[in-house]
Amino acid sequence: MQPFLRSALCILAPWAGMLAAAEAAESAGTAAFTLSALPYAQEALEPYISARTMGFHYTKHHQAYVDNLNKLVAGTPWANGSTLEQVVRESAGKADQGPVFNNAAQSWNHGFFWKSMKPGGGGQPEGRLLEAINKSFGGVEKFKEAFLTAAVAQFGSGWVWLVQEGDSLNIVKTSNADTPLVHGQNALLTCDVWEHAYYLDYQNRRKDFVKAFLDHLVNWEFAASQLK
Ligand code: MN3
Repeated sequence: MQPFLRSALCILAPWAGMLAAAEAAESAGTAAFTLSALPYAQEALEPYISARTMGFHYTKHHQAYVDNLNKLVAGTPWANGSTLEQVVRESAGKADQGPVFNNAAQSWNHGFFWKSMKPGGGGQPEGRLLEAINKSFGGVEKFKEAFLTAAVAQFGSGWVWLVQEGDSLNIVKTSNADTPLVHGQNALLTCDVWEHAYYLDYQNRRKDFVKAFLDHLVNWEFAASQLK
């Protein structure tokens, strides 16, 4: 065999193996992870998030994280019945599992983000969640201001979260795929502040997007259901 052919095959062989495994898994209907269902129609959050943004975000970005994850875990123990949450936790902080963590965490974060919103959302939290927000932030309006400030302050791509830590609620920012799931925090709500989440509708106006999220989309019942 020509040396150049041999080296080309050496480069291609691992890819070919990975792709073949992923294709085999898909064709057998055993892809380990599937795109979580969107809890509403793609146009349901208009005019605050357009159907166009939602279409790209859900069927391209979120789908790509799930597809990449399936390719990466094909042939590993993670492909045999691990939950998405297990993959996120078990790959976190492992230098050689960066791509698995990034794609697993982004798959989980997006599923959580869709549930953090609903058509006709916004308004006021109630009951135990309202009490906890009042106690931790001094009121719902103060919470919203702090959430908005954190969203604008997140440098580059990432997420803003309302989390529960022990008895108190906090707002945290994470970069890229990072998630409270691996920091001992119980997530209640999140807003995606990667540019792909808002650029078609708001261009560089991230603050307007997050304000619309808080005033018109946030699903307080979902957040309350996550309280421990
Ligand atoms: Mn996103």
